Amino acid sequence: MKFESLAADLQAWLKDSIGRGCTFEMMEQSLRAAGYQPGFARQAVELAFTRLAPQAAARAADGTAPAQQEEGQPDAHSILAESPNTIETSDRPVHILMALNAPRIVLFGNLLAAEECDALIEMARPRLQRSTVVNAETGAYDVHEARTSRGTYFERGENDLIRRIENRIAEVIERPVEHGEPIQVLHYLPGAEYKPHYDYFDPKLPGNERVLAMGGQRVATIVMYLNDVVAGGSTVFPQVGLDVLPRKGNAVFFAYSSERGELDARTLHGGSPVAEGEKWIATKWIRVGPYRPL
Ligand code: PD2
Ligand code: ZN
Repeated sequence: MKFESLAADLQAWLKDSIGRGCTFEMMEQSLRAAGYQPGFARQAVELAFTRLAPQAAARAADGTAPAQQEEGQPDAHSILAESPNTIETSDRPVHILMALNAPRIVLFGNLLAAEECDALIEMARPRLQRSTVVNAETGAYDVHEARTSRGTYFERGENDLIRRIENRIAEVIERPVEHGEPIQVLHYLPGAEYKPHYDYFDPKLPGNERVLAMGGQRVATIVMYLNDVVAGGSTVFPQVGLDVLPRKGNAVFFAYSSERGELDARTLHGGSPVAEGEKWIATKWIRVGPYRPL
């Protein structure tokens, strides 16, 4: 279903509610209270948030949105806008080692303990399969030469370790655990890479309709480094000339919206080929609304 196929008065109400800074949950609740079926209410709110710029939508989704934002002004409410030196989470201090404003890219130190990295790798190892990419024309998950890693994923809250890491990430980025996709663990051997790409979905392409229906647009990525790579394997941002080198326990976070609240093409990024050794990472993508697979 497309946003434009909703009744005109419903479209207007959804736009107005988002403009006033209503949260995803408030809007879903209001529609249900007004008699809409739960599934339809949720889908309508997702469609509305997906039509908006992800950053504005993300703010609205967790209730931190100001009612208005002046056009062209830097967004004071973006995720991790403040860059403290250290974020004290419930179980671990997480250090901010580098922060770039536009696009918003933050490098964390100490996000994961070495033992957590090792445990993720050992849990993933027997489950690895060739990674796929979403075909934006058909919606199918295709094997593609642009992405030559192997990987697997863990259900949200699948075990104590996954739950602990997900809770920590939620604290650091101040987004609900429910907005996160399952953690993926990826393994790159020498020569393996993920060519530059965007993690957000182009809403104009038909094949993306299904992935967008599972919690709306993605708003941010966290790439967690699980081992030290001998050579190569950096996460590159070619549009800003940034190269993040993998270091066990560190993680790079980036949000896809520009200062104007639009999808930011400067977040083009890739995993450069491993030259020597191997590379293990865990990724988490954050959605504008609660993620539920179809
Ligand atoms: O392996 C990486 O460093 C990397 C870089 C960019 C992984 C991803 N994107 C991804 O899985 O989306
Ligand atoms: Zn990516």
